[in-house]
Amino acid sequence: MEIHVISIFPEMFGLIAEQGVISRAIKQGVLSLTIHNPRDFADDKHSTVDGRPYGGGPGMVMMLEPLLKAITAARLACDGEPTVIYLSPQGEKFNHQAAARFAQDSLSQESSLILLAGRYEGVDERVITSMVDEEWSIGDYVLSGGELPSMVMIDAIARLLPNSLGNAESAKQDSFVEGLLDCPQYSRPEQFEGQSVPGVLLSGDHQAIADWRMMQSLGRTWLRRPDLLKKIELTDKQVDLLEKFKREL
Ligand code: 9WO
Repeated sequence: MEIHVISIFPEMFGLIAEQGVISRAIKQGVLSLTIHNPRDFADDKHSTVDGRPYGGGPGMVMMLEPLLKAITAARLACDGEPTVIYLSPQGEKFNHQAAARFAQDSLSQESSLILLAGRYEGVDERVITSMVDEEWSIGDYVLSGGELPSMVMIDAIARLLPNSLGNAESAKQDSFVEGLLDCPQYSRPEQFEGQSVPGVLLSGDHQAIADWRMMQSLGRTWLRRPDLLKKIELTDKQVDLLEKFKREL
């Protein structure tokens, strides 16, 4: 998968490109990450990329020309036809399912993404109408730029690409894969401040452990995110496990 980012703060991406799953995916060749700086495409001696908003008001807007040139450069660098994405609070809400779809699409076809990370008070609207295919939001808050949301998307997608995980199994067991929250996890020591590890996890009974974990996932989702439970169809077994959780509460 090929990801290009348009950002006037390219150094911000050094951190993720050199650590963890993203760095591993890049080294394994399943992911490439290229940053294009609109400042390199500005045509005045100050490399201006921002302009005062028409109509007045506080702050600045990212100028049309350097952005269009940077996006065009990214497009030309792409193998296939890229999808251009603008990160903004006005976009569609990004979630695990969306990440899985981007990862999946990149396997079935040579697909590339161009992520546009805005700054200031936003980008000239004509950049969005003429160059952007999709607008995505990672949540209902305003940040100082689209770089962190870009990295959130890249991280969520990269860990779903084949071979990019330290443990290939863990992506399948992720929270959200089945539309449920994660179950509680424990490691050493067995006792901590009077709290002990649930006995079933020490039993060696794999079926009992799987059932307990499923019951905890269902119970937590029911308690904390009932909206998620409404979106999925539970098996008869899952209905029984959730009933058991409620009885034991
Ligand atoms: C800043 C601002 C200041 C005064 C009045 C209005 C204002 N709007 C904004 C603003 O929305 N700035 C954005 C900052 C411009 C585009 C990039 N920025 C951004 C992206 N902030 N938050 C996101 C974002 C992206 C995806 N998901 C969640 C948040």
